[in-house]
Amino acid sequence: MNILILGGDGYLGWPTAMNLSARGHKVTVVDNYLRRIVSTEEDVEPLFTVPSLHERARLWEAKSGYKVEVMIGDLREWDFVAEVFKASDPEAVMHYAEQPSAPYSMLNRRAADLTLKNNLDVTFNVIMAVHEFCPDAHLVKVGTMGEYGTPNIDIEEGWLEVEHKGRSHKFLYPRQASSLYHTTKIMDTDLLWFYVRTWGIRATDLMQGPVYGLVTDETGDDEKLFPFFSYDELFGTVLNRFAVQAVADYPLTVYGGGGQTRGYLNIKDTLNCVRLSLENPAQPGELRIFNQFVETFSVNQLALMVQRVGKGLGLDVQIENLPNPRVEADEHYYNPAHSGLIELGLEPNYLTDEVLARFMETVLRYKDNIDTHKIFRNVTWK
Ligand code: USQ
Repeated sequence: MNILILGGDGYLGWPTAMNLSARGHKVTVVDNYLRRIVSTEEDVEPLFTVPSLHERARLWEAKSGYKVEVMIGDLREWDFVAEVFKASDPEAVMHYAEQPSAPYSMLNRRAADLTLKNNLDVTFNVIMAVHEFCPDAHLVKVGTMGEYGTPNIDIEEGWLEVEHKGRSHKFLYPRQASSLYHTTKIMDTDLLWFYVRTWGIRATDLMQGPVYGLVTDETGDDEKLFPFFSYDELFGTVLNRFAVQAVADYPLTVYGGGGQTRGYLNIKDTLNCVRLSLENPAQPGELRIFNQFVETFSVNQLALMVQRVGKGLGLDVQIENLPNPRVEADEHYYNPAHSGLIELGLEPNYLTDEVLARFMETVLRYKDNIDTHKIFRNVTWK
């Protein structure tokens, strides 16, 4: 399949590009280096220096024999979008090209403005381009489990059948996010659903939970092929942060009571979920929604696991409960459905002590790269 990956430089974009190309798909990656620019501006560079996309594509080709095309530019600009779609003529589009951080979106007015405009403009342009240049292509985008929030009822997989005064209708599951970033993802879903209904495009929205991990089948131990791995407060997801904090002898930063529960997945499972979605496309006029995670944990459960596994590695891991900088429930009901991707054939990589130990051992090898001043900034929601 001819696949266009938008946001191909990010934590998930580059590993996805290698994974799909290793399976014989023709892959083009597009990025404007937004993550790199913002990380440098905010003094929160990743754990490893990441080669440019062109350089990574060369390294990957030398290692695997597979060629990945690279296009650098801003997908908010229609002329560039048109150039990309004409040059690549995709059968499927994987859309990751968004500002992905909740704390960054709450940092200040400028960061909020960038998040809102970037995420909505790019999603809008991508929908327009699919309609104009490749109306039969399958558009897959990464949404977030955070679109649903933490309601006091079971979370369904995208849709809810509502009975009201003796009649019933299927709606998008009610959504109520707890950051501006998550709210832009809700707006993306609404845009997608409007154009699916109106133009009959085929789309899949992947409601993904926080991802952890570093090594994939394609990276192996090759540091230069590792993803853009952040451990700072702005861009690091919680388990990635805890793994680095444990190694750096920095007390684990549990926000509030630590009862916040989310659906987690290994980066390897992100790649499998995306590939399964692409290889089994939605129908024309269908907005297919999958809840993309494999198991749930509270922050406290993750912290205790990192502490236990750290002990086995000779680390004395401390846990600290900090006042929660976010506005979110830290004790809540959480029971989200997630059977769609399993039915497509997903075989989950669960978080065992062994998996966590291997992950932390990899981080340990790069202990000297850790800058502890990046770990906590206290970006507050209020
Ligand atoms: N948390 C801590 N301590 C930390 C960092 C986070 O207790 O040092 C807590 C947060 O308060 C939250 C939970 O851990 O309750 C998860 O936080 P996170 O930073 O790992 O995840 P989040 O900000 O929600 O965003 C991440 C990704 C985002 C994705 C989302 C999926 O950055 O792109 O959409 O996970 S979800 O959380 O399901 O919405």
